[in-house]
Amino acid sequence: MVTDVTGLHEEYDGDRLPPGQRRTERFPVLSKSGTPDWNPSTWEFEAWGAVEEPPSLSFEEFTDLPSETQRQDFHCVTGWSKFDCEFTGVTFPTVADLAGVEDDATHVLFHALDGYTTDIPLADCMRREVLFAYEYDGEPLPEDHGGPLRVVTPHRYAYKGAKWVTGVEFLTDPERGYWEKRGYSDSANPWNEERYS
Ligand SMILES: Nc1nc2c(c(=O)[nH]1)N[C@H]1C(S)=C(S)[C@@H](COP(=O)(O)O)O[C@H]1N2
Ligand SMILES: [Mo]
Repeated sequence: MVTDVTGLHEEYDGDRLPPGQRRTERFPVLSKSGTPDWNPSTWEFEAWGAVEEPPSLSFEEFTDLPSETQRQDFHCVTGWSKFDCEFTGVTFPTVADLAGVEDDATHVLFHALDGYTTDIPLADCMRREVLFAYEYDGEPLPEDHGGPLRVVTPHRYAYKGAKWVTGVEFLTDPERGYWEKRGYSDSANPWNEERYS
């Protein structure tokens, strides 16, 4: 079963194609420094910081968590949008439940194998559409698109979705990630064209 979440623009009183975006049928690759290697026997997914039960999961254990498939749109801050991407993975709230998020957590910093980081307020993560995805269109997520595991954030520009994600840090104060430190918006709402800070 595929859950269609391509209507979430209505929540932002915007059109399906956010302002200043153009549609592409391609799925371009954007990476700050190429595709990192990963080793299936040592790969671990971890959550830490303001949590009660910091989990540490192998890739197999991660893919044993309850999962869902969603049809989502993907908006890159450089101006392209790709409609109808099918991602399969674990929702952010499922991971948050597993870790037991403490009451004072307010922000999340995602960590990735290439050293990339990105921050999102906790409230903006606690939605079903924020998915830790390991399949794309029914196939294992291609490595250049973040395989084995990436985050997707269809309600935010795509730099909020860390490819090659291995860690989620729950913070009690905001901290800026890789692109946020370099001038991109903290909030990144495509329907308000929040591109730069
Ligand atoms: N780990 C990591 N995640 C990342 C990036 C990166 O360089 N490293 N680039 C971001 C940017 S700027 C975008 S637009 C999307 C691109 O995803 P794609 O290559 O699958 O299109 O990934 C985001 N996540
Ligand atoms: Mo981007």
